[in-house]
Amino acid sequence: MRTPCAAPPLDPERFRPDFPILGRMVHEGVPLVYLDNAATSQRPRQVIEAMTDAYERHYANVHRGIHTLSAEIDELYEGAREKVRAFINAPRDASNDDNPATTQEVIFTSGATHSINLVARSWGDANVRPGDEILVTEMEHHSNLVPWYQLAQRTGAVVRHIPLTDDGLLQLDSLDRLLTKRTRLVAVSAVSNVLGTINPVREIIRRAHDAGAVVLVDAAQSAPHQPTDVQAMDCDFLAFSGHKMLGPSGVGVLYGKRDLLEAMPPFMGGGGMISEVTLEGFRPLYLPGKFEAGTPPIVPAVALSAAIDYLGAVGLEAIAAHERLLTQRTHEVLESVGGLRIIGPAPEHKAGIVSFVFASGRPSGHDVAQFLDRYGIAVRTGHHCTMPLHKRFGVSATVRASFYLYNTLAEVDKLGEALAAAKRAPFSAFLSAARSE
Ligand code: 7TS
Repeated sequence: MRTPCAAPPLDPERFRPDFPILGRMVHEGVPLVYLDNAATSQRPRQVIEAMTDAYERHYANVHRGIHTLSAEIDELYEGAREKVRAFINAPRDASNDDNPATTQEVIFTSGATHSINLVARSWGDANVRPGDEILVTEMEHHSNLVPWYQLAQRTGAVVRHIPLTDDGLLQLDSLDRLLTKRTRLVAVSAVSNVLGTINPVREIIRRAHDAGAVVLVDAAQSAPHQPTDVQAMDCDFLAFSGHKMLGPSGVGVLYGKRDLLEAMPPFMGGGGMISEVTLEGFRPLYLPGKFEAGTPPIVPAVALSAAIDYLGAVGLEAIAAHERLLTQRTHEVLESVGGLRIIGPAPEHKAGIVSFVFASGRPSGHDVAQFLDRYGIAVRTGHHCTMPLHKRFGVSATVRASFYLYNTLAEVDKLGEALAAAKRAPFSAFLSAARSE
């Protein structure tokens, strides 16, 4: 019997030449070390070329004309939808007279934020009543909090929160108490954008369904980095953004189960989403057009398709394994620097995101990020749109390093060296010198 062998480790050096921006210098000859991938990733040449090609050779508006360019761009745009469908393993639909579309459950939006707002407005306003409960977690990005607070304001519903352990894991035992007969929707991120925590979404979905609630998964930080299978997960809605997964900004995805989407009223009205308009009113179009009012993100969607091709060729399992290595090394390096507090769980529970502070509070996150920038290292500092999470851990800001397939162990070591230097530096003197340069 042959023993199964692990996939060979991914070699980031193979991919780096595809990313023109990774070759640039910052601060006169300092190579860029890009560790801000949770905010947005960089793009490979293949994605940039897909955009250029669409603009140079095929560009027209979609679903409007019968001229050659129009037919070509329709094919590219709907091809991108099919690519996304396969990427998340959404079901393929049978076309019929009522709806000729074979990919009805993938809606193009402008990003995860738009996708979540669409559900809150459309599904939420139609289904949530005073006293109903919406369950979120304490680690959510504001994009998966504020739309639910707004829904609660509009409807008189109550937003409740799944608390966190001191390690930054969800306290799942609280679900017994928090999932009630009034829980209409659970909204949870698959991966936290600060803690890096990989949440047990399948278990949450199963328990939420047992309680009769619908589940939205915020996959903004998971879809780019690990395989996504909406059918295996059995989520009702899933939201993510193109720009965090090698694609362009301006395009995102909402997946929804067809029966839910069909029952939902359109979120926005306008061209492209109607089957008929009269002086008396309108009839909405079938899925997915019903939710794509106005001119959609045409070329960004086409380029997202190229990004999915790129990710598929590398392999999401391999990317996830590579990021685990980087995270493990980051924890080791930060521990050896000393004086740092990592906010979040042990590496085995997290994706490629590591947030930390100097335990003494000095230097501040802002100063650290500015110091690291002089070493060419791009990290993010601040609350990363998770103010309740930061409050939970008693800090107002963290420094965050976040990885992707093109990051190397050597870059993690550079981060460690720069942090060791930051720890030694007479900070006020260093920064005032930097400011006066
Ligand atoms: N959900 C999560 C978990 C996110 O991390 C983000 C963006 C969003 C939703 C919103 O995505 P958007 O594309 O619609 O803006 N997160 C971050 C971040 O961590 N730093 O900058 C943006």
